[in-house]
Amino acid sequence: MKKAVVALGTNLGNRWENLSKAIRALELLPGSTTVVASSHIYETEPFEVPDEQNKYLNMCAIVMTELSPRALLGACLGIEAAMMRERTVKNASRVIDIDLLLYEDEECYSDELTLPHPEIKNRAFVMVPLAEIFPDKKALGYDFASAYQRVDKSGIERLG
Ligand code: PH2
Ligand code: MG
Ligand code: MG
Repeated sequence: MKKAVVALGTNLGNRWENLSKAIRALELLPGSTTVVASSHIYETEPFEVPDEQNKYLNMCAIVMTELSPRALLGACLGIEAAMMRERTVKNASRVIDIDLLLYEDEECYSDELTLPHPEIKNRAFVMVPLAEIFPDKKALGYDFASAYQRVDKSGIERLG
């Protein structure tokens, strides 16, 4: 079994339901995939988006799986498609976004997949929930402590 970390985000429709549907869908993936830990849910101001948008709900989760990084990424994109995510412009509003942040301590730089996810250290909406499940700010060996200190954490509110 391998350990991976995913980030989830939604700002369209019933955002709470979208997150719970996505978590249930992750649990149903092949490769004995299970969600073994998850952060609280945070309401966050839209960050670097092209238009006026609703606030997001964001969270992070740890997944155990026998799927490869590419298979897990493909499965996440499959869940997004099944939940009717539409892809228009970059960073458009969405019913669900499931990003593969980390997979063990693997590094990967290809067109389809970059590991660790290249935006982790710019995004408070990722690092704040991530720090909840990795309080020492080392996630599967990935040290985000100094980025966490630096980033603007206003506009990130912990909910349920
Ligand atoms: N996702 C983005 C761009 N901006 N802002 C917030 N608050 N939450 C997100 O999940 C988010 C974003 C691109 O994936
Ligand atoms: Mg994505
Ligand atoms: Mg994303």
